[in-house]
Amino acid sequence: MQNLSQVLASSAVEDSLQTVLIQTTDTCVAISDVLKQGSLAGILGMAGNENVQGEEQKKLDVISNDMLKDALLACPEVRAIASEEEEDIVPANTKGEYLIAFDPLDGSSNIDINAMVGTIFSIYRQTGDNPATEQDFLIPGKEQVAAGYVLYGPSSMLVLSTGNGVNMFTLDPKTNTFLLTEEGVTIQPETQEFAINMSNQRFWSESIQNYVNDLVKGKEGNRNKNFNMRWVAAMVGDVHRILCRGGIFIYPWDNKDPSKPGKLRLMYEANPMAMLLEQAGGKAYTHTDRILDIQPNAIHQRVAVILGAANEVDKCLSY
Ligand code: FBP
Repeated sequence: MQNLSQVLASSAVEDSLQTVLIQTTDTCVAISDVLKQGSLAGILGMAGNENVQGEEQKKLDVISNDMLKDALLACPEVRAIASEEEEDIVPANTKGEYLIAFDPLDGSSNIDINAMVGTIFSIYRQTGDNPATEQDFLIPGKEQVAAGYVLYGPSSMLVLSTGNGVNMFTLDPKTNTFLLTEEGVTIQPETQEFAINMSNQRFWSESIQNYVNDLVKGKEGNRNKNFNMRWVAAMVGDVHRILCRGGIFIYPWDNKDPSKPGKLRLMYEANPMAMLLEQAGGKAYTHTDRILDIQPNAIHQRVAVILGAANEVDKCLSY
C-alpha cells in the first residue's frame, strides 16, 4: 500500500506543495493523538476553566488551532494562514508561495460525546513582495490548488484532492502514516439519503421547505421514492458519508438570526468541500451559485450550502 508521501511524489504535485501538505497532515496526526486521549489528557473542558491541578484548560479547537498555526508558520513555503479560530489572517513568510485556510476542529461540539470531528483545509498558491493581507485570501474556490480534510473517527482518515480526483487515506496507527485506501473516489448522481438540521425547518425559505417536504413524503409524494435521513452534526462527517455512499447535504440560508443567514463558512468549510465534491463528480451550490465561483468578500464569510449527488443537487435547486 502506498503512503501519502509516495502518492504525492508519484503525482504532478510540486515539491513545495508536497511539503505544505505533509506538514499539514503530520500535524493532523498529532491532533488525532491528542483527541484519542480524551478525558485522560484533561482537555475536554471549556477554554477559561481550570482543571483539577488548577491549570487553565484549553478547548480542543484552540489546541488544534495552535498546533496547526505553529506548524504552518514554521514552514518556509507558507505565506499566510487563515483559521476559524483567528479573527485576522496571520502572515508567515513573505517569500512563501501558499495561503492556507483551515477549520482546525470542525464539529467541535461532538467532542463532548466522543463523536466524529475533523480538520478541513484549503490551499491556494499566491506570491507577493509584501506580507500577505486578508485581501490576498479573497480568491474564488476554483483557484484552490489542494483541499482536504482529516476525519477523526473510529479510524482517522485523510481525504485529499490536488485537482486530479479524490483519494482517501487511512492512518496506520502502527507507523503514524496515511496509507492510500481508496483511489479516484466517485459519487453516484442519484441518491435516497439527505442530511439537514430539521430543527431549523420553520426558519427556511419556502422553496427549501417544499423540497424537504417532498423528500419526507417519500413514495407517497411526487418524488416517488423513499429517502433516509442522517445528521452527524459535523460537516466533515456528513461530507465523508456522501463521498463514501452518496447523498445530499444542505445547510440552507435561514431567517433564524438575521445577522447570520448561513452557518457554514466559505473559505474553510464550503470551498474545500466543494472542491472535493466536484472532483468526485458531485455538485456544490449555494441556493443560487456554484460555490467554487463565489468571489469572497471576507475570510469569515458565511454561505448557504447544497452539496452532494449531482442530480439531487439539481433537483433541490429546481425548487
Ligand atoms: P463549528 O464551526 O462551530 O464547528 O460549526 C460547524 C458545524 O459544526 C458543521 O460542521 C455542522 O454541519 C453544523 O455546524 C451543525 O450545526 P447545527 O447542529 O447547529 O445545525
